[in-house]
Amino acid sequence: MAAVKNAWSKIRSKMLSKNECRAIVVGLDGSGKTTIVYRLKHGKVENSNIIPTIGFNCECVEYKKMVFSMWDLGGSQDARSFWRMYYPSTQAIIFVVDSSDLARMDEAREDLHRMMMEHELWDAPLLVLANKQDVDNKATTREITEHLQLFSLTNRNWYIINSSATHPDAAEANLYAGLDWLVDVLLMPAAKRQEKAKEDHKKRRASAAA
Ligand code: G3D
Ligand code: MG
Repeated sequence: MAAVKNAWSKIRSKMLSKNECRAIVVGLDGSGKTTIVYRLKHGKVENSNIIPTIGFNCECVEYKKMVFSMWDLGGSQDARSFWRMYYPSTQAIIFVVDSSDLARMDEAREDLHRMMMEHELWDAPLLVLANKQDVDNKATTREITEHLQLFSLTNRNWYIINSSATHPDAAEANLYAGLDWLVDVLLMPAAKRQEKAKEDHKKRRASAAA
């Protein structure tokens, strides 16, 4: 009995010392969402584990002081009309782009901006992963920033970073740097977050003009 009590108190204190975040992982089909969530959960990825997502996958990913429930949503055109069912209580958005698929960048932008107008997501920080950076003829993060018109998101906390989710080297896959940003923002008080969104916007404008 004492052992059970001990184990329970350890689990409880672990849960209480962590913050929880419900995040949706969205983007067009084939951009790498399931691969990214799988890799964050299991550390490495084998292609045979990844099959096209029907409906959704949900994985719990612990990182730093945060326990993310990551809702990896199907990205086919039909599945995208169901994304809004997952918006209530969503605290963060991870938007994945296939950096080598320039032909579908307009489609990705339209979906992103449609989502940005949803009032349920008004305060959710947006992490854009410019994935498949290992592929030839990929767009850079700067080009994707322009294609997706991220500069127009003046009141939102957003950040874009490149990733190569299937890269065997975890550092090259570069998935945790994006989560670092997300955790930092999520742990800020609401007023500070808004201040940061405005400051970041000013800095980006200044560096684009330079
Ligand atoms: P989705 O969940 O967004 O639909 P998936 O995308 O995770 O199912 O990935 C679609 C395909 O892209 C998979 O290949 C996967 O291995 C590949 N992929 C994901 N991320 C990367 C990346 O960073 N670089 C490269 N080169 N490929 C990536 P298959 O062959 O199974 O279709
Ligand atoms: Mg998928």
